[in-house]
Amino acid sequence: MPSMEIQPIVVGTAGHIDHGKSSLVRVLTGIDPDRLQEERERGLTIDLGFAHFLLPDGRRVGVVDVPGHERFVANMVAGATGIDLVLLVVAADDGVMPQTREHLAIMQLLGLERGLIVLTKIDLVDPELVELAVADVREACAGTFLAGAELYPVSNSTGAGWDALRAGLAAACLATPPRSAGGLFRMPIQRVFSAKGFGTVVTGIPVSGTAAPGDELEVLPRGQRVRVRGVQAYATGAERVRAGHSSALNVSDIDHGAVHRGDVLAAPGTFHGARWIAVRLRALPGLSRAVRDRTRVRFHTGTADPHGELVLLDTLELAPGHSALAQVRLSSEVVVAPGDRFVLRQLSPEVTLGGGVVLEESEHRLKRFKPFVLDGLAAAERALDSPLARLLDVLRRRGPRAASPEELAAELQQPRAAVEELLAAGLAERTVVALPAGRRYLEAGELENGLERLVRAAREYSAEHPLRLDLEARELRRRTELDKPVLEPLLELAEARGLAERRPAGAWRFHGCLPPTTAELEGELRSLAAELQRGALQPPSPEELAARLRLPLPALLQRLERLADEGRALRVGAELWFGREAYDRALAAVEENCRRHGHLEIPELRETLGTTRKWLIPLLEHFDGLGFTMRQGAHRVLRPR
Ligand SMILES: Nc1nc2c(ncn2[C@@H]2O[C@H](COP(=O)(O)OP(=O)(O)OP(=O)(O)O)[C@@H](O)[C@H]2O)c(=O)[nH]1
Ligand SMILES: [Mg+2]
Repeated sequence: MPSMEIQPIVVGTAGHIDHGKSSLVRVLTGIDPDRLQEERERGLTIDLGFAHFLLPDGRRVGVVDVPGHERFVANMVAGATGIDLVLLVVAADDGVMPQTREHLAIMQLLGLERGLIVLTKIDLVDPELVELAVADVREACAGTFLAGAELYPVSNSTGAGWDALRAGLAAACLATPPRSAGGLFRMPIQRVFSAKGFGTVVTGIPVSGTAAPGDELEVLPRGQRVRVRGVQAYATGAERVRAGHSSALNVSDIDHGAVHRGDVLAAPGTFHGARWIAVRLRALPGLSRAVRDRTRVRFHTGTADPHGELVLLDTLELAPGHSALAQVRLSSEVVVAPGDRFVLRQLSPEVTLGGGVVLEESEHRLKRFKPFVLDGLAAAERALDSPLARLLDVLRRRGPRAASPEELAAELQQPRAAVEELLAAGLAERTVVALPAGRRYLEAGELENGLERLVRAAREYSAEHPLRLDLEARELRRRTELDKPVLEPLLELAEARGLAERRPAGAWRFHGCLPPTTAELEGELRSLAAELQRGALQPPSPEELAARLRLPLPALLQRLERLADEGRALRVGAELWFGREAYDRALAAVEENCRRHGHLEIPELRETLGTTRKWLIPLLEHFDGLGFTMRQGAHRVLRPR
């Protein structure tokens, strides 16, 4: 097999029916792009044609030939996906015709930036007519990416003008930036067939990444895994296929009847189908009237073209030449990524309305004129320009929910390595924050919001419980509405910043939210602590304490909790309260007793502590609950640690 270097760009034709596109491809490549019998019999292109030619330096370039007939515009759009350089073909005897304009508009909407104009059939007309056709096409191209493009008058029949066209095309190919093969493999499928002895073969132009035999890929939107058995580029065996090469992949584990144009072959586990797509839509300037909300449309993206309904989000109707945020709600799933281009055509009559850029897949039907919807989409749109901005946008939407690199890779549809690089860039410019435990990330502003939420919760709690110093994790969860996996890392960050401090039993103290202590309160707390201490291991009940201190029971309980926050008292079970000293003495005695006997001798312990079952049993259960002791058969022993 001859070694073959491929220039990673693809050239495509465009233009009105019968203007000589396929003839041009035949002259350029020696390959007849009209491969269907019906095409050859009728002398017109129905479906896409594929060919390739050599640059003077021997590198190969792919060519996609599209049909000009207005009924096959859908095929044309499917072919234009993945094209880097367009040859706009206009017959000199016919001049600019409707599909000249429509194809030009579609290429413009798809974001093409480079191309040549070829004037064919010059052998059929006088030089003055050629001049007229030139003026005609120049006018049609004004204001588009082809304004000022090189123009080549040729004859596909006599070969006139072809030397200049070949040279001009070669120069244009070399001047076109090669497609990067970075990113995850994704290829909108253009053709599917079954080759004898090979099974299913799918073809297309990958928009990103590479694939090689042995790789596992996924056919989307149905999500079926397949394995690559072999790959070809330009009808020649290749080691791998990549973005910018017209590619054929022989895949196992799937019947060719189960794959269709419009499906996508992609790296597994990253892309998926979606039916609600948020977009920035621009209406073509030449439309005869404004685009209405709820228009029935066909949404062309990649090689797919499902039906759907257009919902205009920020305008009542869309005037020709203007742009809007919109949601297309499709009747079947497509596979898209933010930044993908699309073309929107009206269903009846069939006209191209406009097109633009995919902003994101929506999880909901978006409501019109809702500021939060429009703000979100504006952020997604800004994020398109920069991968880091997109990462930040994704992080921002997660709010205080820190993300792992794996989750981000899936959400951004990017390889892990690319995500790691973005995270490093974000950390360096301090727009991304890593959690202390590591490997999870937050957007810096969202972290501040999260911390503010904690402080607000603590402040609220403190206002409602003016004697408390600490608040339980359960209170924090309820008031912040954050669950444990989100809350815990935020609290650790709050602690690292000196905002909060971890307290026993999962409680937290927020230094900025502590209530002032009056002399009167301090006096009451001291008396209460003294009562508890006097009670030793048979402390008085809250009711007795309330009577002794002449306080209503609720006020007394608040003061007990305050003593507990200060570490001067401990609550055991629901209603027993012990002074610190007595509690510590009990704990030490339990340990000593266990060590001496190998287990707890309760009657002896009761003696040592001078208490009765009424206090001792709840205390021992409390120690079990702390994980200090545990039951073992009929005994209680120290829990090994
Ligand atoms: N005399 C002359 N005839 C040409 C030239 N180029 C194409 N033709 C003829 O024009 C007719 C249409 O040519 P095609 O190449 O099939 O046109 P096309 O643009 O591919 O048409 P569709 O694919 O159907 O849009 C054929 O009969 C060609 O032989 C040319 O430069 N000179
Ligand atoms: Mg043709």
